[in-house]
Amino acid sequence: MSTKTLIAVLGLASAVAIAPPSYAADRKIMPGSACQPISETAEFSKDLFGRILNPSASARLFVDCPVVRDNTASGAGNAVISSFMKVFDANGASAPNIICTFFSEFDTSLAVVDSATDSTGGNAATLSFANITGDPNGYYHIFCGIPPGGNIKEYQWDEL
Ligand SMILES: [Ca+2]
Ligand SMILES: [Ca+2]
Repeated sequence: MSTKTLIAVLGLASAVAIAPPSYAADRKIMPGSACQPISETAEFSKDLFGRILNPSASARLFVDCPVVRDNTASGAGNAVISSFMKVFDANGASAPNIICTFFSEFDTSLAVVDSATDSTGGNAATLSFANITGDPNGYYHIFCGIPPGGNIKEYQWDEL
């Protein structure tokens, strides 16, 4: 190996070594059973598959699902770049359908930082939420209305 080649190789190696960290997304996934009914009298169940289900024949079940943060820096690095929920709507496209909203909240103010809503009538479908922004001290959660017979199996999100 010539000196020139060696210098070139070392130069490449050092360039790799000092490359800035990439902001690759790191996905977090939670079971639907992490979601909690917002009413203590609501009819609901959780099963051995980690789902939360609405066993009612007539009433919607409203639940709120925790979303942990791992980046509270200000700026572009605190956005949720994608989020999905795997859900089941027992009556398909007929109303009512499962509807969920991903909320980004401030730590104290009751004004919402950002939100994204999706709904589906698919029997086994995926809800998708658009990119949303965050506040450095704020938090995220997902609020859902589950029609009779429906369930949430899991949900996932990528925070930069
Ligand atoms: Ca439906
Ligand atoms: Ca992250």
